[in-house]
Amino acid sequence: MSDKKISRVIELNEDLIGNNDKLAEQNDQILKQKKIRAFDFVGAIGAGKTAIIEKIVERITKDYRILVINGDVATRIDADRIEQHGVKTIQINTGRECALNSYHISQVLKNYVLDEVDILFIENVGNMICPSDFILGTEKRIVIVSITEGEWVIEKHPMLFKMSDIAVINKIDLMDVMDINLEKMVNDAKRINPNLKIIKTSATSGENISKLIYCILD
Ligand SMILES: Nc1nc2c(ncn2[C@@H]2O[C@H](COP(=O)(O)OP(=O)(O)O)[C@@H](O)[C@H]2O)c(=O)[nH]1
Ligand SMILES: [Mg+2]
Repeated sequence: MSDKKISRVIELNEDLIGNNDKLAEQNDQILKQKKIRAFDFVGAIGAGKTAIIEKIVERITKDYRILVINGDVATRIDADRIEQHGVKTIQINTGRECALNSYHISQVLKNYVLDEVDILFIENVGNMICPSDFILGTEKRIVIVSITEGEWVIEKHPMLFKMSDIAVINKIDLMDVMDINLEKMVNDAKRINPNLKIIKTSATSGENISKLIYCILD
């Protein structure tokens, strides 16, 4: 038997993705009709998605009416964290699903009165693979990685960076204690998707959060 190492790619059922895309388009239209600007955040568990959304809402809640949808397999920990900033939330527990899909969002658009919402932030389930296949119908997708995930995290997940508009490299306050090549991470992101806007942040210190807000709402 050959000891040549092989990798296999198993394609997801195309109907599943096709149906998701159609529903995402409907979500986009409904959101536009309602004049709601929607943005979704994807990234691994622990990258800092909730922490960054907390910092963002803290700063803009006086200017906009915000709703946050938090996707999580089982808990409502993240929604509770966001609500401490006086922002409305909807927690979606996905159970066995490893990402939110456009059906989840369509159900929110159908079942909630959203007349008093200017901005919708969606925190996806912590995962760097599943969300690539499921767009939600938002205006922009923001992918968040942190330097504690190692400098290879971006090149290992090209699809997510191809499908995003903004890449956030978070936890830069920990640069001194991490042996990390930040320039490599930035270059990987640029190579994978030359249109990506790349922002290095610290949700802990607040560094570059204003820049990120500007980039999202631009
Ligand atoms: N040092 C540091 N810790 C952070 C930063 N952002 C998030 N954290 C911490 O990382 C952990 C995971 O953050 P969380 O927002 O829950 O990540 P999520 O799973 O992507 O939503 C928490 O303990 C945060 O306090 C950061 O910029 N710097
Ligand atoms: Mg979270």
